[in-house]
Amino acid sequence: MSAALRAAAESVLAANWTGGSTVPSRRQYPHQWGWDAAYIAIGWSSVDHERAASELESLLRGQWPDGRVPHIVFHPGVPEDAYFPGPAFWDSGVDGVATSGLTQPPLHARAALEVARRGAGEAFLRRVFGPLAQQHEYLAGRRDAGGGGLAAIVHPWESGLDNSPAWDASLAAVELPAEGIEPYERRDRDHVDAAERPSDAAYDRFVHLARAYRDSGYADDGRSQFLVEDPLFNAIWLWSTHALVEIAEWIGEDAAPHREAAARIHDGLMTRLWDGSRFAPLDLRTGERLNRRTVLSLAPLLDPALPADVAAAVAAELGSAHFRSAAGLGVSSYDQCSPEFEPRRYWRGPIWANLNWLLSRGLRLQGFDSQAAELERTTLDLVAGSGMREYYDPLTGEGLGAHDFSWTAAAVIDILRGGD
Ligand code: 2M8
Repeated sequence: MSAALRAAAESVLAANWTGGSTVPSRRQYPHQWGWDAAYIAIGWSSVDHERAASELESLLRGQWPDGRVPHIVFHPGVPEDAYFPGPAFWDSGVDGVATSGLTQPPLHARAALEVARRGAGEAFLRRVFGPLAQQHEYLAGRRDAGGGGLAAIVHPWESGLDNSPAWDASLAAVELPAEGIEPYERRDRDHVDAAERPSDAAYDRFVHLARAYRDSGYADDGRSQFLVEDPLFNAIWLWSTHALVEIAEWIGEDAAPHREAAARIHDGLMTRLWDGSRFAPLDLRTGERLNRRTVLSLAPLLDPALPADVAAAVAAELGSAHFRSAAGLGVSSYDQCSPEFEPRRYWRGPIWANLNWLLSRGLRLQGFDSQAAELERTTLDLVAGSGMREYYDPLTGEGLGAHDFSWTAAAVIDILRGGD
């Protein structure tokens, strides 16, 4: 089974390769996405390390002078209306590369380290270390709206889990103009069933927030109507900061600032987002914890300095009926015991292979090897049974969303590689 699965995963990456980078999916997401590129580079790293390096370097070509790594780098040949919001909406970019103005979870330094280890080596690390350090400086310098050492996100799209119930309360508080918002045309339901995609009410707020941020000149002035510290974004940032320490040591750069940054992010996670039993996002506009039980809360397993009792509590939550279905198919994105659990709607219930992969890395980091191995095995079974889909129904295992999905293929390749 493994050889056939690996071959199928490689052919998905190859089919989505566009010459310098890889689209998440040909029709639904026809450009390069920020955190997808990191997963995809890790997938490519055990197939073709030159493509893996190119994946990350292509994304970094869209990096802004302020250090932010955009959540989309647009492909010039793709029509404006192939994806909404397209390049004209964002009206931004750098050196002729059109990009969005938002960012996404900064998994890139971690991906760069893995790509270097699998063959791209020191020369590659020397090229990307500066830009990656600048990406982290942007987050520390411009996004610490709460002043406690964590990066705040200014839009649900920045979380990577944009339709998560975690954001419902904060989105409901976003005020839309009395005259209504300027009309726009959704494209996300052209290729995927509308029942699996966000509601129109949520989309209006996504579009309004993105326009407001654009119209402010992408100013990180703390005035966004959505301003949240998210445990998944920050845990990934922390995991990548530890990778930057290793990269700096490898290439003979000063690792001390990155060690200090890791200590700051760890402290921020523990003092601001941990309440003694669970990690939860913090809404900086209201000061309230966003207490819905979502997969976001499990990501701090990626913190190597997590106290053992905290790690045990998070691992127990991950293995509980809130997240693992009786069918044992993986970790759901939302609490299966909640009356609002929607097994088929994007980020409001389904299982995602990239998150299973991320959490299995976290479990291994905390020494829960058998729980990690079991999660990896169920991920492979799920994909073998239902194909390389964007997400999966936790109750039935049915594949949902886009087909031939790149980060699913990447997760499969890396799980089959074994080790960490
Ligand atoms: C989804 O997000 C985009 C917006 O960025 C969309 O719905 O149009 C999310 O799953 C996000 O995490 C992912 O990076 C992107 C591409 O796979 O799709």
